[in-house]
Amino acid sequence: MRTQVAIVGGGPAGLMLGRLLELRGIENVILEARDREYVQQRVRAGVLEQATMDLMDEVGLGERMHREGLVHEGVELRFNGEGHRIPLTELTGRAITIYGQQEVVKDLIDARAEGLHFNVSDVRVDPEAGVVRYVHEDAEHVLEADLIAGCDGFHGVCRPAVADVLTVYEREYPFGWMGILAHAAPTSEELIYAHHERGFALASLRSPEVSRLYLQCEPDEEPWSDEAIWTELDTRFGMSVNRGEIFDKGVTPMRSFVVEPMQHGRLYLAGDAAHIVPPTGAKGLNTAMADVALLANSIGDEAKLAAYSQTALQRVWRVQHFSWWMTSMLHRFPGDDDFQQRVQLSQLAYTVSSTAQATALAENYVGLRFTL
Ligand code: RFL
Ligand code: PHB
Repeated sequence: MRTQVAIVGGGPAGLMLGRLLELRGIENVILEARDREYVQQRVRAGVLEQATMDLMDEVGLGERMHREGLVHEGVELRFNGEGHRIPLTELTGRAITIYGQQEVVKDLIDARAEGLHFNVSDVRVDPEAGVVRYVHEDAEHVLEADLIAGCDGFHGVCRPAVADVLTVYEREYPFGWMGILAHAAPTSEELIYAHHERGFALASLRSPEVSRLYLQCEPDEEPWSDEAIWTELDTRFGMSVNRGEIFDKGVTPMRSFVVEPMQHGRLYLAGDAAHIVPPTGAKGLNTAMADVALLANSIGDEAKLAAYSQTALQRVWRVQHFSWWMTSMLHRFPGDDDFQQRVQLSQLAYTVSSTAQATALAENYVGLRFTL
């Protein structure tokens, strides 16, 4: 079998790339390891930058996002028991939208008529020849392509296939996030990022009826009991949080990770396959979208395609810095002493009181424009 672009991975990056290429008349096949149900139910990101929303509109899939998504014009930083609003839109002219990653994924899957294969296994890529071998419905397949897009996430097979030529830049954090989804009205209309001496907490939401809440925890911690989670949330936010039935619970480790270059031979890496950020800046999904928007616009333009890695990495490192900065400012690190706490609190106080510093946060949080 032959196609122009073989896309490995049907997460947000692979699906959006497939959609963009389809609209440009570029033939492509998407290979996804898991089944459709699993991919659509996987709970992850919730914050879409303006540029991601614009991309959904551009590919004709913004209708449900505009109908069901919640536009937010500010976020709150909470420390020393007090909340301080960062007015994102006033400072930048832009906003964010709360719309679950799995909703984006559903919209993209629904729009795809053919050339999307779930449940593929034993995927092997040959970056030099542009060949992808895989098993689907008990048969071995060989897919030849002009170009392979490695959109298979952090644990995929594409990055390891070019490991020899990559330089890895990495930082693991000595903590994780315990996340819950609960049938509870959000305590706050806007997101709250809370600094507390016992650790970070985040109040987010998915809808007016569903809260999404996170607590800093040990990286390998077993999820706590519901009661323990609610009590700790109350403590860290310094107020009583609306409670309800918890219907999803999980612990995510936190890391910063980048490989350079993001391309070798015919293989182009995009999204989590090439880089990971701690979720504190809400950047993972949005950066994946920025990569594939750039890649889709580069295919067919030799000079742009040759510059893909270099161009993408400029944005990737800006996002890395922002995510690391937010993480460092808001979390409790093991061994932190009172000096460290006071430095963090000073940084937070400066961020909410200086228009320059608040704007720096806001501009990065709503996201830079995509380079196309
Ligand atoms: P994904 O979503 O991991 O998708 C990769 C897909 O590839 C498939 N796959 C393979 N397919 C074929 N062959 C193989 N050998 C394969 N190996 C793997 C997988 O099944 C999967 O379907 O990567 P992608 O597309 O690059 O998207 C990246 C985003 O998912 C990720 O960056 C975000 O979820 C990160 N993230 C957040 N990002 C934001 O922008 N805003 C947020 O608010 C936000 N919050 C979060 C987050 C991630 C979190 N977790 C759980 C890591 C909150 C959390 C808790
Ligand atoms: C979420 O709603 O899942 C969410 C929001 C903001 C973040 C991370 C995750 O920084």
